Amino acid sequence: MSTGAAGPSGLGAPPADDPDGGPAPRAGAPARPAPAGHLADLRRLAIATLDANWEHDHTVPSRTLYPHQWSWDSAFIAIGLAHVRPDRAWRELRTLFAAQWADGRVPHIVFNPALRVGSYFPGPEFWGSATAEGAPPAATSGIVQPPVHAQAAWLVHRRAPSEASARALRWLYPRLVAQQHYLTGRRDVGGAGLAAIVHPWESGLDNSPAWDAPMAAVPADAAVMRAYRRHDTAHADAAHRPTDLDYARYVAIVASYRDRRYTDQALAGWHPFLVECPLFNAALGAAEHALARIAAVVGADPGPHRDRAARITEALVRRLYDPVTGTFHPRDLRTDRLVPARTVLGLMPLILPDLPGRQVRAVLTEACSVRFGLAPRMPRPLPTHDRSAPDFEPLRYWRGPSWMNTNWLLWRGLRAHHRPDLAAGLRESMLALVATGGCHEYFHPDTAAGLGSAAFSWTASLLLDTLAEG
Ligand code: 2M8
Repeated sequence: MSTGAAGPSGLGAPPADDPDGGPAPRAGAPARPAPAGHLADLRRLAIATLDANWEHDHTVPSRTLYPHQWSWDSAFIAIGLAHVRPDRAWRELRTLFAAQWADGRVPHIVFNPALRVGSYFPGPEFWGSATAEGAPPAATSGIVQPPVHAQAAWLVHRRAPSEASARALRWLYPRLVAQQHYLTGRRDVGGAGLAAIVHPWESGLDNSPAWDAPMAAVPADAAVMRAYRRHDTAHADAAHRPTDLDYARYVAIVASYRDRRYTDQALAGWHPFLVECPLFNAALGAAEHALARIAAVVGADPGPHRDRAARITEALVRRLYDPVTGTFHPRDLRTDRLVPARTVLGLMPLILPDLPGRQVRAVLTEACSVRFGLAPRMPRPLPTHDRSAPDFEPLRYWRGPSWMNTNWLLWRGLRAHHRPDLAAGLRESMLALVATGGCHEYFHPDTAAGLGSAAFSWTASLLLDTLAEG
């Protein structure tokens, strides 16, 4: 079945990539709760999207734009699959972790060998993982993505605990621990207990304005891209994607890392991009909280996980919180300065249950400001960048559009910090977003017109979770 570009029947979804499609909300008009019949339609659309993207042992984010397996996508996908196809949820995580490297890194892409050369750029031939020490037999990338997998595994288990799910947790637990060891060990470039990311792709928010300053220091020329054929712009509007100059730098950073066979030794001495990201490190801390729960199920000691969680939260607050702006910012390790951009990344530490009250209040103030628009009754979910910033771009990927995963993380954070009023408003706006735009990859932050891939897996899976946990 094709889910195509259309949204659920009768919900008036605009055509794919039409930035002017869909009804614009009146300024400040709250999202209205969708009628029950529409919610059932939405659920069917989400299941059909996930089924159509299932590929023998994993789910592709999108058949067109991202035809392989992606790391944090699989975690988000498993969370939704747990509601409808729990066996597949575990399969998704097992397939990903079967491609874990000997050093514990979980690659951000696991390539499907059955696909033709050129079905994605940069493909397996560019990454050359086979020549790196400790890489698995499967061709993979050599970088990682935010470690949201322990939280996903815990949520999948919690949805339907059984002997089978406990067995799955027993298999995953040492692998999740190895992933944490890799990130807090080899990737602790700053020496303060946080993980550094070595590529904007590791953040998951590829072209966020948060990376503009550190990226400006990466030597590259847009002409580099003449040597390669971009795959993404054949399937999505180039104005909604990163630029050629961004891509030239993405490729230069991968080449730097690949040419040293993805070693993390003395990274500070040679690698051009090294940043401590608030979302990535909040996920790292949340993973320790999830591991503490998983440890209790598999017969391990939860204590060390709780201790590590507390240390990560403390380091995150100390290194990435700016009392002047009242929000979190990435730290560029090449300059040892906080990046000034105020993006949605700065709100993500709210997912930490042990975030101190002062930072909780500050993040809520930032989220509820005109920059992001969180409110108990709100027309649309949060954008990915400060609406009032001069470089806010409502159509371009992670530079403004609304995405389901960042809103879902915030929604969970609001519930963890006992703000049911704000969580309910955000939830209604997320449901209205997909009811208007369909299971698109991202959305115009005002009109909810669908952008990017028209049948995107994590939009579908997180919608299922949002629907179920109302
Ligand atoms: C996007 O990133 C890939 C590179 O990893 C790309 O642009 O080709 C991001 O949205 C990332 O967060 C996501 O995991 C990936 C697959 O959905 O696509």
